[in-house]
Amino acid sequence: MTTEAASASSLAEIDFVMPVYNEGANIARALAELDAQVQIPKRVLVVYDFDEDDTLPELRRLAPAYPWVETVKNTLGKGVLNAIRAGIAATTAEVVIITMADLSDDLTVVPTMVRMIRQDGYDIVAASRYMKGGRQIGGPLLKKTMSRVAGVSLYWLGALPIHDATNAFRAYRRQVLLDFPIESQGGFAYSLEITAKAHAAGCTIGEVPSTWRDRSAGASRFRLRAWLPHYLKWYGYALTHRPKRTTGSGVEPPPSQSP
Ligand SMILES: Nc1nc2c(ncn2[C@@H]2O[C@H](COP(=O)(O)OP(=O)(O)OP(=O)(O)O)[C@@H](O)[C@H]2O)c(=O)[nH]1
Ligand SMILES: [Mg+2]
Repeated sequence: MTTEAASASSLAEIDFVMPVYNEGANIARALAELDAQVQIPKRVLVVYDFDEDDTLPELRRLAPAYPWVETVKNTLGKGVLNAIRAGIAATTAEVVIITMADLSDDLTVVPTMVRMIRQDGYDIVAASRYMKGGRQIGGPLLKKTMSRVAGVSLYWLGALPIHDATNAFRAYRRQVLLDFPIESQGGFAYSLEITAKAHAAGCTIGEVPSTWRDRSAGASRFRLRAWLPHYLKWYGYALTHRPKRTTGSGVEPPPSQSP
C-alpha cells in the first residue's frame, strides 16, 4: 500500500466495494461520478478477478487523479460474490457501500445513506427502486418483474421494512457485515440474505428512493436461472424469520425516516 493509499484508508469514512469484470468502457465515468457525488472522505476498493481484465489499464491511467481508489485482487475464487467477499474483507471504514461499475446506481443518494447510518442509527440502508420516488429504467422484463414482486411482497407481508430486497446497491454499518457473514453461494442473493438476517436479529433497516438504469456499455453477467434458487432460499428465510418481540409493547420503532 502506498503512503497516499494508507492515509486514504485511515481517513476514509466510507469504503466502497466495486466488483469489476471487464468494465474498461465504464470505469472512468463510474469513478468520475463517484468523485462528483461523494465529497465525504472515501476509499473505493475495485475488486477484479484476473490480471488481463480490461478495467486494469484504465485504473492505472486514472490512478494519479484518484488516490482514493485501490485495486483488490479477488483470490477467493472466481465470480462476483467472491469478489464482493474479498472487497468486504479489505474494508476498514465505519460505512461500507457496495456499488457497481456499470453506472446503473444513482450515487446522488450516497450522502443520505451515510447520514442515516452515522447520525440516525440505521444499520443498513437500501437504495430502493420500488418505493415512492424510486425508478427502474431498462433491463430485462422478467428479471425486473421478479425483483419487484419479491421486494414489494416482502414489504407488504411485513417480512422486511424496505420495498427493494434484491438491489445490491446498499450501505452497511461495517459491523453488520462482520456479524452476518455471507452464506449465499452465488450471484447477488447475499444482499437479501444479509438484510433478512440482520432484520431478524433486530437491526434497523432503512431505504432511500433511487433510480436504477440498465448499463449502456459492457456486458451483463447476471445469471437469473442459475441464481434463482439462492434468491428463493433467502426469500423464504425473510418470510419466516421476523424480529423477536420483546415485551407486550412490541419491538422498538425505527428512528424517524430521513427524507
Ligand atoms: N470481480 C468480478 N466482478 C464481476 C463479475 N461479474 C460481474 N461483476 C461486476 O459486478 C457488477 C454487476 O455486474 P452485472 O453483470 O452488471 O450484474 P447486475 O448489475 O446485477 O445485472 P444487470 O442488471 O444485468 O446489469 C459490475 O460492476 C460487474 O463488472 C465477476 O465474475 N467478477
Ligand atoms: Mg449491472
